[in-house]
Amino acid sequence: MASDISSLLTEDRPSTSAANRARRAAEVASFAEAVLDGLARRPRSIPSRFLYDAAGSALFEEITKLKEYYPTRTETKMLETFGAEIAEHVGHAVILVEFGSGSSRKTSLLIDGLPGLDTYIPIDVSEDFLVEAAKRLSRKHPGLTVRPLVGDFTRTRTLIGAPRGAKLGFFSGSTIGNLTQEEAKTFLENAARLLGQGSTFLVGVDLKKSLNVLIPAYDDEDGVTAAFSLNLLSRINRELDGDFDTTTFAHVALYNADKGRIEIYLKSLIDQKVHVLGRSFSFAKGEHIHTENSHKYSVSEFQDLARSSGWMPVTAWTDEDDLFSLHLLRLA
Ligand code: SAH
Ligand code: AVI
Repeated sequence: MASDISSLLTEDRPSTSAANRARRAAEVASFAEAVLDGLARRPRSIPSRFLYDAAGSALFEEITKLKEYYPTRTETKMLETFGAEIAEHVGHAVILVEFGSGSSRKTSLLIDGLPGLDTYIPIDVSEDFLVEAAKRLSRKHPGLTVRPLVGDFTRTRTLIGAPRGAKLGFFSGSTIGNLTQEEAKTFLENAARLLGQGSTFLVGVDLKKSLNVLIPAYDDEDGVTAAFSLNLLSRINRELDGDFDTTTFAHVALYNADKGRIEIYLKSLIDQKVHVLGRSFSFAKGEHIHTENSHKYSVSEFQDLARSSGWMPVTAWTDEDDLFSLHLLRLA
């Protein structure tokens, strides 16, 4: 088949310039609603998907290269080491659907081992980054049809333009950990409906581990993770006429042992008043905004979650240092 990257698709319609404008306006409106609601409530919080505008995606790419941030290099090595075994289980797949595809760099390793693949559907909320990654991937795999889908993967209910055939889902990087356990269960149930009978799902999940390893991964020496978090405030300034002074907020990462997760906050360093879209918000010194969770699981905890969401665990691989796990799930 000839190389093919379709124009960007939304869930319910192909892209036209009017549809693109409408989609971008809807995204700004949903960001505005989340920020105004999130800053008004206590505790203050903004959903983590808004960390990923073009600048946020570029900063996440920098995070993946940090010495402290073990997940990306560990999962990459696992895909290389276990690729042949994974392919034995999922070799019948015709369509690969990736949730939160980001740079799609790890995906290439998976695609290399699956010659029967016909179509790749990367889903991501970060539009410009998604389009560039899809173009790069299409050039690398000229036989593959690439159909990027922009949107929130927790709300994706149809895969327009997908051909018939067995589907393999891929959710890498432990992005599932950015959902609460309740959200993760709902996500897995929806993914089961989206992918359908006979499908398989490969999910990368970060493991529980020593805080000496975990905390620096979310609070690195060079401050790249801090810049990634603070970009949320810069994004508010850019898109929502905000006046946050990012030098008066600090990135804080801590481990909540009861909930088995890293929690990330932006803490105000002074008493101050901030404006967003004409509304005013007061921060006392030390008051914070909760911007992200990153849940860590044991292998059996994640398998229990998968079972409770209708997926059957087939195999779980871990690396030699027990840092990260790859789960293969199947729908009966
Ligand atoms: N899978 C890649 C990227 C992980 S970063 C990797 O392992 O390196 C998380 C990615 O998920 C980002 O590209 C971000 O834009 C995307 N993302 C986060 N929340 C999302 C949501 N609710 N819907 C769609 N994409 C989302
Ligand atoms: C994308 N996600 C899995 C990352 C994580 O590890 O939770 C996001 C991240 N936030 C700060 N560092 C990395």
